[in-house]
Amino acid sequence: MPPVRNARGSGPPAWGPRPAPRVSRARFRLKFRRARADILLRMFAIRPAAAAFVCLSAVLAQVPQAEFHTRREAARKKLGDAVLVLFSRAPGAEPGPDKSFYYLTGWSEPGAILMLSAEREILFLPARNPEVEKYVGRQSAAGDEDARRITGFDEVLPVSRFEAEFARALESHARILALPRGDNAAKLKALAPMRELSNAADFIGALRAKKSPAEIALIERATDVSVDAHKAAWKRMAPGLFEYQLAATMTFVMLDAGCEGNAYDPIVGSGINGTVLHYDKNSRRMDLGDLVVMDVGARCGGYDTDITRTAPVSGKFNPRQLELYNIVLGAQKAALAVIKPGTTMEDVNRAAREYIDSHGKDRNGGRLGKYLTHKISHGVGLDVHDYPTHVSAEPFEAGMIITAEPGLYIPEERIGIRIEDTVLVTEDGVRVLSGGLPTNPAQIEKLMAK
Ligand SMILES: [Mn+2]
Repeated sequence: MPPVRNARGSGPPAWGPRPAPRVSRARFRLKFRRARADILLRMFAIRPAAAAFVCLSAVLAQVPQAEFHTRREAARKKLGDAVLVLFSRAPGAEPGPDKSFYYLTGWSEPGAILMLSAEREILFLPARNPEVEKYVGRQSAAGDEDARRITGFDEVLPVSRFEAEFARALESHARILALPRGDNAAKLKALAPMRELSNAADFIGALRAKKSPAEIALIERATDVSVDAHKAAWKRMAPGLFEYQLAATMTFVMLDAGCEGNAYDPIVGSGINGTVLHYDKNSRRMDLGDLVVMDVGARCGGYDTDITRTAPVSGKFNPRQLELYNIVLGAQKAALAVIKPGTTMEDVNRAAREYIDSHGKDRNGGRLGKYLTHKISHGVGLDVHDYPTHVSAEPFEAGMIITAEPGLYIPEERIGIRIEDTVLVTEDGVRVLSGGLPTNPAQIEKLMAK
């Protein structure tokens, strides 16, 4: 078996928990008994960054309930003569309809229905099932005394009341908005065969695309943890290690930081596997001379991030790898340079593709554009492929969070390279949220040095 730990002499593995501070621990404990406020003050005085981090992560573990209410108010103002009906259920295609339900309700238990109109907001909850509760614990139901407080809704009704309330809403509303997935849309159509049933995806997408300060903070947190995860993988990287071991190291960092885990199946593709866009077997033993594509991001507090780096297993890029790597990096810089309020996904695609197609050559002297086989950007949020989608034609707005991820995949050279950052669109450009993880090849080599 290849080593499972960093083989660098003594001390804890680079990816393990950090040693506790030696000097002040006993003193902290003593002070804690005297007064909680006092200890917090002392933490600020001694380790301001650590204390701020503790406070921030405590406050922003999840989106506050009041914000879900604010989101519904924003939606209701834009509904006009439409009734919006959403169903909570198992995850589906991306961006997930269940995430749209969660976005507007903060509710993630199955079997619930949301009905929104300009005038009312109702959450319908399924009846309590003692058999199910044996397995999943207590579930809220409409008859509970605390149902309104727990859900944050003024009206919480049993699902059995949905048909009657839906019919009543249609007396004064012309249109129905719903997500056309599964059989729920068909059920609505059967209940109101003469009414216009419209796809709510664009309506909800417009709401979800621009992130609130709380959402931005959660995505920043997921990003910071993922940056640490990638750095830990770089430290551990060595020939003979298996791809899944790098995935394990990164997942450890995420769980250890209190995140839910990976936002998506980790992609750790070395050598030829780096040319497979959604490779997730992570089963190959890595060799000296391979490049490895690591597309790995965490989910923290319900929010995702999406980061890819490509690094040499040996810790050193060879000349051809470096040449191609720098072309992808140049394409990413070109992509980042065009992202600002008013530009579009297509502008980003064009900037990256033009750069790649005008730099470097393949083995036959051909242009490299044909080896860039995917789009360059998509929104990131509750779903890793969030709004705006990669095919959105809407201009970017400040507050959107998107990726910039050009790549080159050349199977005949056994080289795959992707560089992906998650970025916040600002008033005048972008802030690279994952900028703490270097893309510069010399800096990557330095961080990988044993
Ligand atoms: Mn991505």
